Amino acid sequence: MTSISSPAATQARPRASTGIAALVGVVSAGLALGVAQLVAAFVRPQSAPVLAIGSAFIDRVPPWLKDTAIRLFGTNDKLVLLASMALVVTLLAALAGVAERWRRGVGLALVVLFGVVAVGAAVTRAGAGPFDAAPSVIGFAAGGVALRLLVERLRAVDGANGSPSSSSPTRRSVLAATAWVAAAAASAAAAGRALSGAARDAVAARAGLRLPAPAVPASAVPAGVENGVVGTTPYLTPNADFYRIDTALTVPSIDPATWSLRVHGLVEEEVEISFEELLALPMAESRVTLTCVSNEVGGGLAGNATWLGVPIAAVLERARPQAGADMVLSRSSDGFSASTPLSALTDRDRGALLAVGMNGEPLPLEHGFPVRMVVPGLYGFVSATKWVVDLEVTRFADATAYWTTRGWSDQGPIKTASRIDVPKGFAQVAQGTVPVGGVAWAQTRGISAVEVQVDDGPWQPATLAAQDGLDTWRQWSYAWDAAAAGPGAHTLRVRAVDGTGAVQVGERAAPAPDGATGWHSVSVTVQ
Ligand SMILES: Nc1nc2c(c(=O)[nH]1)N[C@H]1C(S)=C(S)[C@@H](COP(=O)(O)O)O[C@H]1N2
Ligand SMILES: [Mo]
Repeated sequence: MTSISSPAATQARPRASTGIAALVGVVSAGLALGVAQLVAAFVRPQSAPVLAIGSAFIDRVPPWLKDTAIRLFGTNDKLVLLASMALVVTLLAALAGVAERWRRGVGLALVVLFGVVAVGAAVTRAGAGPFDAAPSVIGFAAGGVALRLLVERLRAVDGANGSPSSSSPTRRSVLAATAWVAAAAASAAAAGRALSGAARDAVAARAGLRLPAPAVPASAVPAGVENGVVGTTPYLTPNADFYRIDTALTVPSIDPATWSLRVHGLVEEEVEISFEELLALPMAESRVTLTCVSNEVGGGLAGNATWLGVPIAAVLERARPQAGADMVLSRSSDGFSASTPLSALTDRDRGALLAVGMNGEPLPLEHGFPVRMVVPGLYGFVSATKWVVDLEVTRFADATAYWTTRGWSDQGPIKTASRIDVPKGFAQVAQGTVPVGGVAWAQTRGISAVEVQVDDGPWQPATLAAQDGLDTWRQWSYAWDAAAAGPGAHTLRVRAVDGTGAVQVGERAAPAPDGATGWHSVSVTVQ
């Protein structure tokens, strides 16, 4: 059988196929990025590959190049970066398409390579976790599959050269399939953008937010709040290390421009406050150790930060709670609620805050941006509502909070607790003096003593580091004479005494319904 094509057409065919292969590459890359954008809307906006690679790039740009870019492009430098990235991505994607048609797997290898770079960038961003890999992994997998299938069709067209049959695809059908993929890519990207638009706004608003200076600043951290034992939890917990507990599958993204707090219920006057109005009120600053009721004995669900915010008492004074009210049910934008005794919020001395700042920064999104509650002395589940939008003044008899309907208490004063940070459990320690150190907390009451027990020996006083305030944890240390104890396994146990003289409860109790009790112990081996 002879070819029905003219020589010119035969020549045109591979060239046309090369063009289509390049187009297929670009469209497949579009699908990869579109799908990734959609997945990122559920993970976090920063995990989208273009954003992640762009941010990673900015982090690694040498200062001279950054300065030159800013000098040349001013505040458009990010736009120029994104446009340059778009150009580079388009060229590489076209190359991947052509390469895949040239040899099976070569284009795919390029896709995998880009995917690996994107994953690397996403998981090394500040605050990233393993889930930040998901958008790139899923996106590039989709892009790779599209590339492979479309190029195979194209190959079939070229293979059918000169022997057209009704079953083999035509260039037209490949182009049609490519158009469908392009439409899918655009839809995924649009959906992703729609879903994460609020997230972008929140991230941008947070970045642009300047916190007001406190009318009542926190006192300076006293010298000597650290116990000097290497390995003890830092006195102030950096935001990035602060424990995070909430019911939010994706972090709520609230643009402060749209935020408001409604105060209603048993009040003389309903109050609604915008973020701008809140920021204009006199701010107080204080250090408070937050604790989760789910913290097990010896657990790490506690953190100490400097909070900046408006006294909740000031807001409630405007609304004027009615006689008979004894609880405030605070609600978040994502459906969480907490029941806090009204008195804990109206008592100015308690220092409950509608916090907007954490350790000198606007609240991180994960910790309640733009506004959360911080109430000294109460476990988070009954007080520390993040993304708070609503305060209902009510009665314990009339309303029930999120966790209370799930078997937890409706009240949650923090129980006195102490923890051994050093040495770690099952550590091997040398004979001689072994430094033992940790933290103890009894928010609102303070810590007056910490005692350490070795095996079944007598309780010995530990050395207390300086007390900052009654609402923060306190470090302690103990120089253990391990030589006297002798080689072998030993148990170190700790207990605290609060500011009222009450000894920490030794009887073991599980966290539910209102907080664990028991003395923390670690087993170590003296060599
Ligand atoms: N909106 C909202 N706020 C919340 C929660 C939540 O699930 N949703 N969890 C609470 C609990 S149980 C605790 S211990 C603290 C934890 O605050 P953090 O994540 O900033 O450490 O937030 C509280 N505020
Ligand atoms: Mo909690």
